[in-house]
Amino acid sequence: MGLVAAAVAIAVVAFIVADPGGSSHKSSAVTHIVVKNAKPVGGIKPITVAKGGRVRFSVTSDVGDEIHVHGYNFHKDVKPGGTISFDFPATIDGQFVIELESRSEQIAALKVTP
Ligand SMILES: [Cu+2]
Repeated sequence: MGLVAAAVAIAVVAFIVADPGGSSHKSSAVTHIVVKNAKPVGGIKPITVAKGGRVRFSVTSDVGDEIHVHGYNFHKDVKPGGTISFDFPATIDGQFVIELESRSEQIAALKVTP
């Protein structure tokens, strides 16, 4: 757990060092989604990224489930009370559901603009 967090921190620092603002117009801030009682706090979170940028978000959930990013078809398990992070290139434009897979509960709406 601590090691994973440290690895993520190092990866983030490495990314910043490797890319000192050169393509910052294409990247987006990390969106943090909090799931409470198996629902997204504040409603379904919009995440908008330009194609060619990176999709970055983290999910902290009070229930264990699998986070599924439709379209890109990425899956990651989150433990009860745990946090997971996604960081991937926005290669496909369109609108995609991000949900708690076993509950079919949408938590975020990903929009990648062409
Ligand atoms: Cu799904």
